[in-house]
Amino acid sequence: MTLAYIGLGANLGEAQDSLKQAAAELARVPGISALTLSPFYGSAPVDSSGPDYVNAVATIETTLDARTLLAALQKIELDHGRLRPYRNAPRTLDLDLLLYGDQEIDEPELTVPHPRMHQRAFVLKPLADLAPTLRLRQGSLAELLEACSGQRLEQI
Ligand code: PH2
Ligand code: MG
Ligand code: MG
Repeated sequence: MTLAYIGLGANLGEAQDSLKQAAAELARVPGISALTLSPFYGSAPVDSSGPDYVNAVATIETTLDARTLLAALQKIELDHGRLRPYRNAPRTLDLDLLLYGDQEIDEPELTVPHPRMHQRAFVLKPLADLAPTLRLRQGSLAELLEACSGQRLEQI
């Protein structure tokens, strides 16, 4: 059984409802259990455009390997009408595999830990809500959050 962290985000449509539905769908995937969802945050787009995002993080326990879990996340994104017209385009649903146990994966389709999570308050804050003592390679969540204090983020 592996503890994994999933980042949830959306900035098109009923974003908060989409995140709630996606979390419920994720919890129903065979091989996924014990889903815990962080509070929701509104956040200004980072390296992106369009409306503000709604973001959250979920922890799960899973017997799925990382690639199978990624495929399950992508299926849920597609079911929510996710299109990929260009990099960081506004989206109806984004589900990112942030951490998969302590595994490091470096493949064309999957990099874990997520390569930009340590620079993004919209990931670090909900992650700290769920796992306050967690450390990333780049530092403690508190230190990393301090470094991105310029990013607008509010609990909703
Ligand atoms: N996701 C991105 C790019 N920028 N900005 C915010 N605030 N929230 C996101 O989820 C987000 C982003 C690429 O996945
Ligand atoms: Mg993302
Ligand atoms: Mg993504």
